[in-house]
Parts: sequence; structure tokens; C-alpha cells
Amino acid sequence: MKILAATNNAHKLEELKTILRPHGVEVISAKEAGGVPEVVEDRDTFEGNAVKKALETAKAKNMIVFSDDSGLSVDALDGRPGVYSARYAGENATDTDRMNKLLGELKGKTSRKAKFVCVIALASPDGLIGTATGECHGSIGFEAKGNQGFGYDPLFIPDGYKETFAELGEDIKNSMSHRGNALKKALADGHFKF
Ligand code: ITT
Repeated sequence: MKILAATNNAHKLEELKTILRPHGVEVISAKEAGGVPEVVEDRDTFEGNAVKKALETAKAKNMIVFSDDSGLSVDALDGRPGVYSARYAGENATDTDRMNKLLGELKGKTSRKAKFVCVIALASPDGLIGTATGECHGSIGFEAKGNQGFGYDPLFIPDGYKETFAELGEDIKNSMSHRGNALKKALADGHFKF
């Protein structure tokens, strides 16, 4: 079965492909599908953005589409950057800019607890098939460590470990990550059977 992933994030795409391949789901990239229209992520929830992206792309491409909206929610920052994780340090910022901003905002705070959240949505040109949410709890380190993964991974230490996701590598990350957990739920709920 082939589905189109409505994401411009190459790292996310690789994780999605790796997790779904053993379940017989082949993920097609936006590039392989000849590009996808830009969808404005203007909703104030992960679910709102994921559903909007999946529905609009499925209609435009006439395919089954899968989207992922995710981010980091930090306790000491009242849940920020949350749904604004991608734009946390401005429109053209890099992963390093975002991590530096986060380290700056956490200076002097006692709690470094945080969670990653991921909402995936699946849609056909006829409408929404389903959604699933996954979380991964952990804490924010004091400096960026490791060179695997992407985004905030060099700062995120999942509960039960001393290393960051960027140090632990893809197998461990995928087995417990927000994205891995959301996909497990979606598979269990039969969203990938159509
Ligand atoms: P698409 O919207 O095109 O899918 P994006 O990178 O803009 O790609 P999001 O809107 O979901 O993705 O942005 C989420 C932000 O959180 C962004 O800065 C990511 O780097 C970061 N993020 C999401 N998942 C992550 C993960 O598994 N590890 C580290 N950072 C992650």
C-alpha cells in the first residue's frame, strides 16, 4: 500500500518510512509525488494542523495522504514552544537557533521536564480517515549533545536514559518516540487498512 507523506522535513520522512515499512506501508515523499501544495499551519493545536494538512493535500493530489504535526512542550515554559516549535526562533531560524533560544529561556529554571508530542492524520480525497496522538516524556539537557536525529533531538533526554535522542540513535528513538507511539496507535486502530 502506498501513501503520500505531506511533509517537507526529510528527517521526519525517513523516520516515517522506517517505522511503517515492516507493516507493509510504502511512504511516498512530496518530491516523488511531483510536489505538494503549501498548506498554512495556522491552527492552534497539533491535531488542527495535522488534519488540515492531510485533508488539503489529499484533495489536491487525489491520493491517500498522511501528515504529522509535532513539537516540544516544556513544563517550565507553560508548554511552549508547543504548536509553534518550528517557528519558535523566527521564520528562517535553524535547529541550532531554536535550541539556543530554548537553552536561554531555561537558564535559571529548576524544572527541565518536557515532552515531545506528535499528531498524525490520514485522509483520502473523500475526507478524514483518522488521527492518532503520541507523546514521549523526558527532560531538556544543558547543552546540545549527539549528531543523529534532527530538530531538538540533541537537547531531549527521554525518561529512563542519560543520553539525548541525538546520541541514542534511530532504533532507540523510533521505539519510544512521540512519532513511533502515534504510529503504533494508528496501526492498532486500523487507520492504515483501507
Ligand atoms: P512539516 O510541517 O513539513 O512536516 P516541520 O519540520 O515544519 O515539517 P513541524 O511543523 O511538525 O515540522 O515542526 C515541529 C518542530 O519540532 C520542528 O522545529 C522540528 O524540528 C521539531 N520536531 C518535530 N519532531 C521532532 C523530533 O522527532 N525530534 C526533534 N525535533 C522534532
